Amino acid sequence: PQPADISLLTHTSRYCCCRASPLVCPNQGLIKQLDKIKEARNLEGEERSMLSYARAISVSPFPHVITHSNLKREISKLPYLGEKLLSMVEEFIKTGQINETQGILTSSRFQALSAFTTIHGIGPHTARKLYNLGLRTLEDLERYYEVEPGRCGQETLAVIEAAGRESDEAIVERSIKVALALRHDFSQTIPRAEVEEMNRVVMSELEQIEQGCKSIVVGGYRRGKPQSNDVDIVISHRNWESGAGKIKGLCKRFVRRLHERGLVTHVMHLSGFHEHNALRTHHWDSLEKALTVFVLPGDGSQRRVYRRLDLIFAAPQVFWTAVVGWTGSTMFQRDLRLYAKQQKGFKFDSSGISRRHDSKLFFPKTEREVFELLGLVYVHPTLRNA
Ligand code: 8DG
Ligand code: MN
Ligand code: MN
Repeated sequence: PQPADISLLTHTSRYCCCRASPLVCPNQGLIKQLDKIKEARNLEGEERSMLSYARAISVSPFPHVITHSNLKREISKLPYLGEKLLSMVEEFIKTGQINETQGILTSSRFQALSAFTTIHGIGPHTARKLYNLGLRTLEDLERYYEVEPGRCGQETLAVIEAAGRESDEAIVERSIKVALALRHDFSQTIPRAEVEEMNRVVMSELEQIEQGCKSIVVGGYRRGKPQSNDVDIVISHRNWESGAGKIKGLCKRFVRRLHERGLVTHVMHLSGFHEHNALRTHHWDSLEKALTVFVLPGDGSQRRVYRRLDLIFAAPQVFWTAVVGWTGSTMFQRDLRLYAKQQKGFKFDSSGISRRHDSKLFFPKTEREVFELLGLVYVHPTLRNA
């Protein structure tokens, strides 16, 4: 069934937050090829070029299959498809592939860099640095960082207590070591049923230390992905008046508790404690959050897989902006921010919405209100896969 508002969305808007972007679209093959080029640009640090491919990809869920006959008439009218991109699309229609993509796929540099960046904490910049040191494989990285696969001891409690007082380098180094040691578990995707089980376990633990909290599982799960790479949960409190006070400081207290209970085994990073952030991914917002490793309780008959779990804590007043921000996709959120700024004079991020000229804050009470405030048609989460 199609979400009701879909007919109000337009596929020619410059902003992907005004378009419908389903998880699977008629032009999946084309998108896959363009995505490799985007990834190559990203790995080489060519930000602008990367973004033009990202934008081309985000307009390609064009409602129909792109063909010769609609190429000239309709496709050339889509935003972001300039001459170069159009010729690539044409090449794809003719041959079923893009020459540049084939070159990228056979490049050993591309293979090494993309393997490196599967490790949380290793961005393109670090990946290139490691490559320049002569490292080529993940086994090379294991030796370099002195980690043993499957084994990663960590003074987790000490990490929790040190939150906000660590250097950027220390945070990044620890994330990399954990992610590298547990990479065989982290490369296994998480089915929806397990995501739901994790949320249930987390919330019943939370109830033990703070009553009246609520949560929504966000990220790719909420956009309908059948398998997730990690689990992202936004947590808030049901009481509009007293909730903010209860949420403040809860992140640290709760992660400590989850660790005591054996559910959180490692902490990559706790942020939002006014420290200066290193990982680019944490520059996004100022909410308290914990990037952790979680393991479901088992009956001992089988080893449970280590999972990446992100917990985000939001006061009731910014719960829905946090939910919208963390539902993503990254591209969708990027355009939300851009639209808010360019079209409405608002500042939007996961930690709030404010009007630029007088800094007035807005506290939406529903997800639909977030869209209304920004003057946008509501986009169902499953159509935010830009
Ligand atoms: P998956 O690979 O986890 O299955 O997909 P995802 O759920 O879309 O990716 P994610 O890396 O877990 O990020 C979830 C969304 O949260 C992403 O679309 C962008 C948004 N986001 C924020 N703030 C932050 C932040 O500080 N770090 C990260 N990684 N994402 C953030 O709003
Ligand atoms: Mn996720
Ligand atoms: Mn995440």
